[in-house]
Amino acid sequence: MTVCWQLLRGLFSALVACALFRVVLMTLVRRIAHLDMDAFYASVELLRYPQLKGLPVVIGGRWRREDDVLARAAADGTLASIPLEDFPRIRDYVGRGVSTTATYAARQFGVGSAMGIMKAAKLCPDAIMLPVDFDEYRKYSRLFKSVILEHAPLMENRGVDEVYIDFTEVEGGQQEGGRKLAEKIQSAIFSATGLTCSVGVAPNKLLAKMASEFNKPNGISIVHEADLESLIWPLPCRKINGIGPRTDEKLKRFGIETIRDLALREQGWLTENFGESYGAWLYRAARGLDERPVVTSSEPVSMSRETTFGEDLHAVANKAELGAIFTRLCEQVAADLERKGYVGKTVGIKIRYDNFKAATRDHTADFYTADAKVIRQLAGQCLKRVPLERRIRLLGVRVGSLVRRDEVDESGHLPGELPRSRKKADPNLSLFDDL
Ligand code: DCP
Ligand code: MG
Repeated sequence: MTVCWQLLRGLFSALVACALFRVVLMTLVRRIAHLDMDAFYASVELLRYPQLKGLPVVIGGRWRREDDVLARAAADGTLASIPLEDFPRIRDYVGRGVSTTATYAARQFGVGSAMGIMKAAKLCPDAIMLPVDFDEYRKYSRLFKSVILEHAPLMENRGVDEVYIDFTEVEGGQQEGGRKLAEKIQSAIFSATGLTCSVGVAPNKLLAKMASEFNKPNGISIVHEADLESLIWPLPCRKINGIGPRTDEKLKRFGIETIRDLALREQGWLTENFGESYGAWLYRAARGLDERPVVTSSEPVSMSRETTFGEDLHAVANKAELGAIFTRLCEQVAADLERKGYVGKTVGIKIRYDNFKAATRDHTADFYTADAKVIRQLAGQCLKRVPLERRIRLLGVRVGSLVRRDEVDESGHLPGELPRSRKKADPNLSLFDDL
């Protein structure tokens, strides 16, 4: 009897605890952070060239002869001791190209992202200019994101240098509106990478994205629902992520400059002039309303397809069959990339021979692609580099170094990325022709 009574009591306490927990969860205020690295590419460069700290530095342009000085020094492993006068200056730059970013010291002269180098050179001729090194930026991107995940599990990737983080249920995520947790993450990132970032914490992504810009660099801004009129409404409409230059122009033609101006318009007027769904979105955005969840997605590193043959095939005797299978694998990987919205620049193959030994080869192009023909051509180049005397039991094709499709331009390059040599793949090249 006593045992039964005790069991009942235990069950009752568990139920009460559960209910209390739910109440606590329900009363938690939604806190979403947007974290954006400060002058990201430039700051990563400054890690290896600390002598440039505090100086105007612009990242971008084509690979030039002056960079060879840095490349030679790199070979000696003495980057930090390269004297300042050895660094190329923007005034000596000849050619086209754009600045991807600039240090805050350079920004004081008006130099910014996506600005023609010629214009930047006029604004700040003494600025030091460095070429882009995407591999290095991606390395630090992975690093700072992994630090965040140690503190908060719900993180959404928004590109190389920014993420959204759901603070709502994370320890410390509600303290001082999220400031405590933001500070903790900021300092953990700094310890791990030496890089600073800025964080905005707000009731949703839309406001958090704006907030992260309020105190750049190395700042934290907290926005509550009640701050809408004082902090958000005075801002120009363009600060809303989703209002591009063309919409902004149109809004201005109607005399709508600030978010407050936008908020004063009726929903009917907005949908009439901007379409049913965009108009409705504008109406809500001006009121700081946004329910989009923080979507966690683990970014794939590569995508591959492989097949084991019914019976082992030989590169010469079964040339046509192998060629067809190879093409199909490439088409399948291309379709996977297309469906998931990725492009890649490293194409690799895997072969398993009849003795179960395997061989892999890969090739990194200087552009990103998801095109089946291009993948097939690059994979074909890899195939030429493996021994093909033995019979083959398995063939695989892999595309790696993935980035999201919307991150690259039409020629398959990231913003500001300019290839040193742009060899176009020839999709008409016949595979197995050299066998
Ligand atoms: N970038 C680029 N081309 C652009 C804009 C940016 O290549 N038109 C690259 C360089 C930046 C990085 O993306 O370092 C991140 O972009 P941000 O807009 O976050 O700019 P920064 O991090 O450089 O500066 P901020 O401190 O303002 O965030
Ligand atoms: Mg940034």
